[in-house]
Amino acid sequence: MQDHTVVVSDRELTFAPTFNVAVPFVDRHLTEGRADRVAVRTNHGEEVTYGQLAERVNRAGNALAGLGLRPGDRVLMVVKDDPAFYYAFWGAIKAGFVPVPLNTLLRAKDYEFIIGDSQAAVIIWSPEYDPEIVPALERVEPGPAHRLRTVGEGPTLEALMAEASPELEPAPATALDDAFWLYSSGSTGNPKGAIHRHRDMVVTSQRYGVETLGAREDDVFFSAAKLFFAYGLGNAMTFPLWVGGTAVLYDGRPTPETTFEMIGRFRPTLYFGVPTLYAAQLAAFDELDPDLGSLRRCVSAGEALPPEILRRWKERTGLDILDGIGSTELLHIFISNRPDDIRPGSSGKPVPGYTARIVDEDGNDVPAGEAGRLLVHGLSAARAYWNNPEKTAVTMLGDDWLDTGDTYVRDADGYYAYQGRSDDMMKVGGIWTSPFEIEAKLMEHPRVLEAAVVGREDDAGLVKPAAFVVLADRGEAGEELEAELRALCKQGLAPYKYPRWIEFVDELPKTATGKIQRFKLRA
Ligand code: 3UK
Repeated sequence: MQDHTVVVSDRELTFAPTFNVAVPFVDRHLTEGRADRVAVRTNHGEEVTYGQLAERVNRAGNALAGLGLRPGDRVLMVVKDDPAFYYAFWGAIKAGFVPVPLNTLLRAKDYEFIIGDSQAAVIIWSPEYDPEIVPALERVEPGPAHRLRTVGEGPTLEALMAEASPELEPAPATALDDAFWLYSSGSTGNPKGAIHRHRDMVVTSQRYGVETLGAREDDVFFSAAKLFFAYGLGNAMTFPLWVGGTAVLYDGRPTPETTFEMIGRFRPTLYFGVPTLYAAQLAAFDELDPDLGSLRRCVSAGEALPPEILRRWKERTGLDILDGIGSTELLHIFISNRPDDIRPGSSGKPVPGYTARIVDEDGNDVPAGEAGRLLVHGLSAARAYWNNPEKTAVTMLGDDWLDTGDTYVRDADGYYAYQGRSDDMMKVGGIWTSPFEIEAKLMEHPRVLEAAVVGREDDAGLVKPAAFVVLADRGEAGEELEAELRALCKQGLAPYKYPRWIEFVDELPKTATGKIQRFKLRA
């Protein structure tokens, strides 16, 4: 078998002994005659062909190598949905470095932590994120040796690429070598870097993208979920590049207006959203009267899709929504409904190549109909968390088995249904949100003594943060203080994290050891 190739069969994926994953995703298209086909389109009207993509990936890889990086050095990316994301990500991998895309909605304090934790040699960011990145970089000691904006002021990736060679030999690697990391939020609030290998994107693209979703070369992919999120990374980059299709990128905030506008203008065939956005799109449907005629399939992930949203979407559009559960640690969807087999209110059945177990506290399989912890085996599983042996030991169970931290139940027909998180984390708009972080922010207010945050369903059945606040002086409770607390959170936290409800209470339910009993507040 030749270098960097992969042979796909129903049973297994066979990787060449020398395997750099940038080759099958980027370079392969030149030898398969796709050089002039459009790989990416943007909302600014930019188009990048597969030929241009391969050349720019080489330039980006050479630009990074030219900085004097060593093999395995991390390249932090705080990059909006734009072709530059592809150049930096694949260029780093092809040249033997490890890209680490980060959530672009974080705050300076979050970036400061990740910069320190990752010990990255380089950070690349879109100039839009200056207000959070520049102060973070001022505070870290010593911080990344190399600091590049994608474009704009100071040293830029664009400028280095312009001077770099368009030829690059792939760095030698194997399918099991580290390729990239994705940070996942933990319940203690500190994000953990999940280490993914060269084979992982092949596994998700083939087993979910092709074999479950049915993605093909003539598909046009549009994802409301951004590239920094494992869900968006698959939807809008690895799946299209795996099948030789076209991705459509939008670099702004996904709202019903903007997503419908993009669908009408670029006529995608596959659309990927999260339940919150589907609900908002339905609420705005009549007013916006979108043209969704190009779509052949819609996907939802990130949190459970309420059956009512699926029903209304089908009523309005004639299209189903395929709900599936994925995670940062497994990289993409591993249990999913099928285009011809949808059970509303369930996540469906395991994707080919994945095995699921539902176990009790002792690790024994529970019978159908009983809830338990969901464990999953799959060849896209992260091998470890960076620099975190404790969390690795409880999550990565060995032999490519993972503890998802979710509670699930399997029915007699083999469909898996989500029951909730095994800890207190909540999903807001499909993104992990820690109650502790919001509580800490609320407690920054001088009038607040204590706060507890839990997830609560809104009218559409979607989870949003609700805060219980104990004041130093109960007499100050009221709308004015509520507005102040909301503003404090909006300003100091990622925008989706502010509490939608604030209730003033006399005290919080606690255990003997003083741990807040959030389950009592949820009830
Ligand atoms: C929850 C779901 C019920 C579940 C993701 C698709 O969400 C993704 O990754 P994260 O690491 O979160 C993982 C956790 O989110 N979840 C995700 N999807 C569903 N719960 N139904 C669903 N359909 O708690 C899971 O453990 O942010 C989604 C593809 C790649 C991803 N990384």
